[in-house]
Amino acid sequence: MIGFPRQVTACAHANIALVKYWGKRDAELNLPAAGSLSLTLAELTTTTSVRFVPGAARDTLTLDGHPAPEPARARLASWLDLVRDRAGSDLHAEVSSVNDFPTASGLASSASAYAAVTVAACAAAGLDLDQRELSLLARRGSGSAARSIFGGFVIMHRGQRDDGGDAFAEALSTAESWPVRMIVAVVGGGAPKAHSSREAMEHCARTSPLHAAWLQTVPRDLAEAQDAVAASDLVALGEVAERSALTMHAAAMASRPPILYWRPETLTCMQTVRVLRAGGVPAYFTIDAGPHVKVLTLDEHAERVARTLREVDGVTEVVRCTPGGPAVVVEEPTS
Ligand code: 2P0
Repeated sequence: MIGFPRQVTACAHANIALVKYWGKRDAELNLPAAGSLSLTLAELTTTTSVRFVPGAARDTLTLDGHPAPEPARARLASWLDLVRDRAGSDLHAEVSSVNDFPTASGLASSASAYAAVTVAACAAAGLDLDQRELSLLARRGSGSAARSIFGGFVIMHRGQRDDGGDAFAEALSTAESWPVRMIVAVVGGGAPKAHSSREAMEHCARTSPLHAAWLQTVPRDLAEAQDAVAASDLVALGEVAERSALTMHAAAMASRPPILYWRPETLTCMQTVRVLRAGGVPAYFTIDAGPHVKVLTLDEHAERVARTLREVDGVTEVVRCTPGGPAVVVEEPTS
């Protein structure tokens, strides 16, 4: 029971999928149609504060210091109902969230956002949930957020149950003993995208003749990616990551009307990575629902990869990322 107002702040990191999530088996419960596998990144962080306020007429959401657009506020309010149900309370919340990277531009902001608000809201509501329960709850906000509850390499399970009780994420490896790096090349200044990933993946599932074929590729890619993580095999993991991204984008491009995230600079970055590789640098690209290119490599090659991507015309920012930790409370509740 929520007895008094107390603010809790939590932070969570974005994650980049190496085996992509692109399609749902249940939209209401936000159940993925296939599993996925990701790496959480320390340098892309969302920090979120939550306070349940007696007498407040409705939930409020501030994003980077400004009132959020109504659709984002309403989506959060529906999700907060799940927390209220669990806590046995009807108090509305004040939520304030800050990203240290461009929001809604294909840099996975909904993942870190819903992971951070899950940890903060549960603590503010006095709920003591384990990481699996937090992941299940974060998934209801955003599928990729279930993965950002954990650090390092993370697997998201498709699950079989209709109620979604087995559709949660799990940590595979903290990546501490394997110096993997992800170099993020921001293309076109990180402008917000025209359509949310949610709308795009639903449109793709409904209209693309390649969507069913895409889903069939995922189990094998997941198994190979898990083996590659267990063996610290960057070549094997990178090859899976590239083909998963390209197959997902092929399905999206075949939608009617088509969804095409790439810009000319996106292709130049992909080609640059292939040239680096031909020159002996282990580097593999992945691309999400946006034009940006993320490159998996090892620490000893990270500077060279980052420098080469910075030289690509139209690349506006390059961020060198290391594996990040789980979503955590950063300020203890005060009464
Ligand atoms: C991923 N993406 O695996 C894939 C690859 C985008 C491209 O997860 O509807 O914002 O909130 O569950 O999590 C983006 O999808 O979708 C995403 P919802 P979400 O990272």
